[in-house]
Amino acid sequence: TSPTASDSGASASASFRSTSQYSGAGAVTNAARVDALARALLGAVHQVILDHEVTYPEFQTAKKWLMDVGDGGEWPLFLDVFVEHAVEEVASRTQTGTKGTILGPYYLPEQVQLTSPATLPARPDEQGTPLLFRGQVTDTDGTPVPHAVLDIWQADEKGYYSGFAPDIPSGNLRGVVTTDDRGVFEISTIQPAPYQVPTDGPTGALISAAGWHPWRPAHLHLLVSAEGHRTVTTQLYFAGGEYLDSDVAEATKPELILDPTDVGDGTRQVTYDFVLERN
Ligand code: MBD
Ligand code: FE
Repeated sequence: TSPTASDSGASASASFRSTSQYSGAGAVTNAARVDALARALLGAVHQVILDHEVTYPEFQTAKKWLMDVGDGGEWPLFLDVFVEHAVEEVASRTQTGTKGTILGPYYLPEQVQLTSPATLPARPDEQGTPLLFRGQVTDTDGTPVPHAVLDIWQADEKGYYSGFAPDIPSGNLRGVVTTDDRGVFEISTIQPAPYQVPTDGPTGALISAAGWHPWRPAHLHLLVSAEGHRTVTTQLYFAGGEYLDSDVAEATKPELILDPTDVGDGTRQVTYDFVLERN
């Protein structure tokens, strides 16, 4: 069964409601800040209407579409695809070390805890090219960070995420991997496929009405953390993969591209080192 927009959209909404505690939702309490942001946002909307001479039918169409996004539970999907990259750009202005990128709507906390060398949970018949992903976590001086933690999640070979698609066991291709006492890790998984925004929901309807494409390049998601260090939220992509230069979520960066090599037995292997800022 293919996941529909209502599977993935509605479950991303439910997931956000239960995990937003992890990401600081509810932190905006300053009236002057709310005033400044709300005024600027509404002003930008008014300006688009005036510049493009938006008509009543267009306004009512937009109103219906906005209602559909909420009813379909697609706000987390829509906002993470089309807006989060700008918020991340602001956050990254003050971060050194490994480049960050967007979190996206499909993170789930509290996954299985593993110790390197680790194999991500997978179905007995999991499809996809085996991928051996290794590296080391250091700080910005090059000092190894012992027992750093890689919280990793990814799509399967069809581009679907466990927890947001039917018929995938919960926790599949997700894990929280602790590195060794020198920050070294080795993780066995499979190569993910590109991700397609569901085409049967309001986000997909906008994409198709505008003549855009609904794809993200294949990627691994990571939260890399260690005590005393600033957590890096990032994604790693694959050299030569489709949509690297046209990610619908505008979340690729040249520093975040893996180039795995074939080791002969059908397994691909790659090394990527992470650099954390001390806090
Ligand atoms: C994804 O898999 C993703 O990573 C983002 C950012 C948005 C939608 C789906
Ligand atoms: Fe993703």
